[in-house]
Amino acid sequence: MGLWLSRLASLFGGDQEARILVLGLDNAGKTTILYRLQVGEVVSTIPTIGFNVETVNYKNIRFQVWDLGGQTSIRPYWRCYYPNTHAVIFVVDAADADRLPTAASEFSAILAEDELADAVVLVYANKQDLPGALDDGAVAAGLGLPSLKARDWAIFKSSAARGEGLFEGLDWLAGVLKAKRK
Ligand code: G3D
Ligand code: MG
Repeated sequence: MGLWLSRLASLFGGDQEARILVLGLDNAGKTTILYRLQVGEVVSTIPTIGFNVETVNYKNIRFQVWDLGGQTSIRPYWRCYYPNTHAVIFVVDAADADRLPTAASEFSAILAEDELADAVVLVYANKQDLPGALDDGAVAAGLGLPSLKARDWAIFKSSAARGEGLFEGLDWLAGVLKAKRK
């Protein structure tokens, strides 16, 4: 599991609940990543119409996952999940260049949410095992990451299918969250 989870947990002592949102288009690999992290039991719920949320808790850290894109009518409900969000993990299918612009517009919409203004952003350029997958630089450019202002962000290449690259990203995340607390 690496050091990341114990490092993360040690950051959020006491009563403070910390939320980490794992977001991206459908098929990006979010659910696969959630299981790969082996944090605990993943519980799937449908709190409102047509909107499935997967949750896994570890101590007082709550990971929540849902698919972006699709119906705009359900978006207002997403706001219930924004308070106390310390990080957004944005997952991109790097082998699906055709949908990168759609992922980019969803990404910028999420970053525009006031309640997520302080959230650290970790991006996975996922599915690196597939031929023709865009590398981290190309995915970063497609998402407009280099022009992000006043935001801690990083991008990591990953293959959730092979379990590669995930913990490197989370170790970075734990380090940044720790530095922010000082
Ligand atoms: P989502 O939760 O973002 O919608 P999933 O995505 O985790 O359900 O993954 C969608 C499909 O992509 C799944 O395939 C999953 O196995 C696959 N996938 C996830 N990550 C990777 C990866 O790194 N490499 C490859 N090659 N495939 C990946 P199925 O066929 O089960 O629908
Ligand atoms: Mg899923």
